Amino acid sequence: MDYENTKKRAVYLRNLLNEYSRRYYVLDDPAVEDSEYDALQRELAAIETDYPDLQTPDSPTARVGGSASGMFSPVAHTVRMESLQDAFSEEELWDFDRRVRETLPVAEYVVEPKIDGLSVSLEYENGIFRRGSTRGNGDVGEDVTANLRTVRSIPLRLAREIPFLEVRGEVYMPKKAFAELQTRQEENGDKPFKNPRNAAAGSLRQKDPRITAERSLDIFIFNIQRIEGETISGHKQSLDLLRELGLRTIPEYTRVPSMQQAVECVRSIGKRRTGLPYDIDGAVIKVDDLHSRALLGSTAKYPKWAVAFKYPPEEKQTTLTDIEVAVGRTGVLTPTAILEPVLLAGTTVGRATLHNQDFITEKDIRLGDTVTVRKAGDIIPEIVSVCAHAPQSVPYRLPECCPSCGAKVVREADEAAVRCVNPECPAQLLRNLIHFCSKGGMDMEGFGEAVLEKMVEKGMLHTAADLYRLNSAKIQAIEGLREKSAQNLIDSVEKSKSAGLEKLLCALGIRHVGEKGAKLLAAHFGDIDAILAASAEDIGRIDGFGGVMAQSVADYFALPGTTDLLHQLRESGVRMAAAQAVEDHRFSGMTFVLTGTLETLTRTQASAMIERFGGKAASSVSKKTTYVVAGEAAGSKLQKAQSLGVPILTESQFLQMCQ
Ligand code: 0OX
Repeated sequence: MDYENTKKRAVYLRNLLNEYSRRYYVLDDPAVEDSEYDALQRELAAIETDYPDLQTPDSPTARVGGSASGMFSPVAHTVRMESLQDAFSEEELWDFDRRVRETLPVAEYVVEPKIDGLSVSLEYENGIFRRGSTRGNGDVGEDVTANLRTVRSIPLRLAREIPFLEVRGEVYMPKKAFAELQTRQEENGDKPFKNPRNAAAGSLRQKDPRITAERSLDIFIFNIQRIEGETISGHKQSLDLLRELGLRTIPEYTRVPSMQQAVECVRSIGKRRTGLPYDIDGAVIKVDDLHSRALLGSTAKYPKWAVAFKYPPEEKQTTLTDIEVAVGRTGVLTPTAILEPVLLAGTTVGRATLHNQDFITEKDIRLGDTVTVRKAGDIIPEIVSVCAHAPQSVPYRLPECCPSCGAKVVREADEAAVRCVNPECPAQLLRNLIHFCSKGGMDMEGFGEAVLEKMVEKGMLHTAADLYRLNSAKIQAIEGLREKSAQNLIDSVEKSKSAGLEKLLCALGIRHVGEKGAKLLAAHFGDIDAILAASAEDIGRIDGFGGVMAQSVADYFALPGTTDLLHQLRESGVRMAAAQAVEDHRFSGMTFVLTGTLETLTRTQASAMIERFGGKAASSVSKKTTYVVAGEAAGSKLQKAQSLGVPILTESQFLQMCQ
């Protein structure tokens, strides 16, 4: 095909694909099979590769473009992205109506669901999507254009060309996509997002648009912020226009002539709330007529022409079938209610925390009771009250002996918690080890709860120092762990040796010292010996350290068990000084995997060099690996790198890069 005909074909394909996309994502009415769409898209991509000048910003092939950026640049909104005033009862809706009628004797309203996501602005110039930004503080947001381009239901070109259009919408993650993402995150050992809203926010603020593209985000458009070339007089009319332009508008918007009917719409949405495929946190009532809106105006915070009705958290009744008592890292006994599973705000709830004995006593929660549950902040399930006691039930008391080791538990004065104080308690050991290996601690990949539990059961681990004495044969004694998994675990242990003081201090699980406290201690003292030599008073002088924290650190380091543990960790090669400072950022954003035996460097030294230049050393090869450094007798990791096309370096090439 000659250039002119190829150009025509590209235009034709682009138009066709954009229309198919609109049918699929906006109208929910696919026009062709996925395979046909893919074939046409591949054809267009091939043309654009051969003739880069034929590429256009609205091309359906240009959804994931550009590379990871370090920062999102600020965007000043020309029209303020206001927030909504909330109403928590129907009475407050009538108050709103009264206020509106002081200015407007007759008012028509539009009712819409309130999507629980993140507000964004989209700007179209001559019908082409140019810029997308977050709401930010309403006046200034962040430019997230590259990430928004990956959202399939955002058209890159409008169905009709108009000089300028800025719209506002809510980006959200459908419930199903969220559930799938959560499962994936759990399988990969990543911290899962708590709810679809957080997942949407996290996905939209990804530095790498390729990650956003994998997150199945969606959007509903609910407002015209600014328009040139068209005149509109009402909100419903503007939503109809947006739909016609190919934008995915807020579902089931309804115009009604009175507050009575608006309230009925709000109730109707509320009833169907849990069955919707996306989370909503309310319903919005807006004055329809745009001229009337201007008359009503805004307060410093909210428009006076709109109100958001917030639904109360959903509550359900269920049976408390059991109370499970777990022993935490510090020996605290924590009771959890086991419930007959109920569907609540989109997820199945089978457990709820009971906090401590005081909570149980105050609500008089007993085994077998019928209880009312809800999700606090729509996330964490909690027991609101007891509806009926089980027949012949008696008040519940936490056990007097530790459910793990049988030692008598104690309740310290002025503490709600009951604690097992046996230092040898296996449950505490397990919790401590889980904490030691966790991401915030020594970040030992592969050492999850299940693996550690088996190791403790088999008597392989009595303290964290035992982790550094594991070898392949020992690990393989555990069912399901073969040579490859054993090697991965050993690599994780090896890597953790260079984690540095800050991670180590956090991993030790000193009471009252979390990641922030560990950071302060490491920065102040620089190495473990200085901390061992410090008094509570010395420690208390650190800015940000309270007296209780300082005393807790001093007490911890005064224990004979601590000195012993630190001695053993040091002997195993665990770094006791602050982490390698980053010298320059030449490896920034790069991930290296070391495999085989290097000639001059130990793994710890090579990992330290990678970190010194801002890189990351990982233990397994994936598409995301930047380089594999291969030494003698490199095995499966080298093969995997070859099959994935990951560049492979020899030790001397690596050393050259470090010079
Ligand atoms: C939503 C939503 C949010 C916009 C400016 C004043 C009223 N989350 O679904 N906000 C608005 O409207 C605001 N409508 C919505 N549907």
